[in-house]
Amino acid sequence: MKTVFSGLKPTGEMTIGNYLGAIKHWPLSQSKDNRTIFFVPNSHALTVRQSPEDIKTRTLDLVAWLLTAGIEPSKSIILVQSMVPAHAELFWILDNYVTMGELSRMTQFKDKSQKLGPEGQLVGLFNYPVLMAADILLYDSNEVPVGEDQVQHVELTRDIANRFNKLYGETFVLPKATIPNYGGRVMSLDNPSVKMSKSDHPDSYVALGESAESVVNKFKRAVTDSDTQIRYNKSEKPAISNLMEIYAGFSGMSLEEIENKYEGIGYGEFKNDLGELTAEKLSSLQKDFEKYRSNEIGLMSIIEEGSQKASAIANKKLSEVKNKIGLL
Ligand code: AQP
Repeated sequence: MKTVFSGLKPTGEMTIGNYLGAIKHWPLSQSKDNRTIFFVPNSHALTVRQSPEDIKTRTLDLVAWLLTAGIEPSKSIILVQSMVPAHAELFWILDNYVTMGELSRMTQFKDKSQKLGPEGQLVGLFNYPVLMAADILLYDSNEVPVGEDQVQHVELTRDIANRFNKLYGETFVLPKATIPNYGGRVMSLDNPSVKMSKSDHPDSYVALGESAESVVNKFKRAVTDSDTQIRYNKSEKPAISNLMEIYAGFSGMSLEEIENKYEGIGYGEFKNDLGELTAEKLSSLQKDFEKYRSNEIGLMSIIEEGSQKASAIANKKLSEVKNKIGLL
């Protein structure tokens, strides 16, 4: 039996990047041969300043989006990180098996700390990959489906696990990141050299909850490249290649099929079609989301039950670790 584990942090509204790069693919791993665990890492959300009310609301929003994407509580464990204290405890232990140098090389920290300036360079932002390692390692996760931006963190998790295993004997399973063919790195609509992020400014992303009108307008305003051809080439035509990947993610068409369909057609028409396609897909997802989100009691009971099941697994692993390193 293989364990598949992944999560989404409540730091803003879910974007089409989070959807196409991550949660759209997660339900496919739910099968009787897999143990699937999905979580909302709400403690990770503390690395970005936001109101307590926003963190709470967004945590429940994300649980509702997981259900909307097709994660079923009867097949998967759905948990909220702060409800399973073993995550924080293993985090502190693992902090002592990773160096400042390794964490300084994480590109997400470099990108975000540059954007946020000295005031935003919190210690939590610096060592959140270690909390992520604890999240993954507590459940003997074999596969971690993520967008490309998180691959480096999963590799760091492997390094930490490997180091610990060498010192104390087999303890942790070495996890592997899995990324989708298209949508693994959806880029910002107004700057195709940076990835789309939910904590960035609103013109750079499309949120899953956005109105059709706003979605169409955002794609109309999206930056394009200098010539007029709809052709996929990430290095020469990064903006249009990004839009084509989004089109592929929502339509199921291949990049070649999209190129053929839009041969001789200009950017304006393509961007308009992409806006309408995305708006149509989002409107159907939004209907399901509303159904789940309006039942807060139902959401709470799903995460209470999931977090209890998760605690049973996580506490066992934590005891094993504490035993091995001499903590009573
Ligand atoms: N632009 C993206 N393209 C493809 N996949 C993406 N993911 C995030 N952005 C993109 C994937 O979504 C999953 C959940 O990510 P997360 O919310 O836990 O953290 P993140 O990677 O830091 O996402 P954001 O949107 O950039 O959040 P903020 O702005 O708060 O940092 C992960 O699998 C991620 O790879």
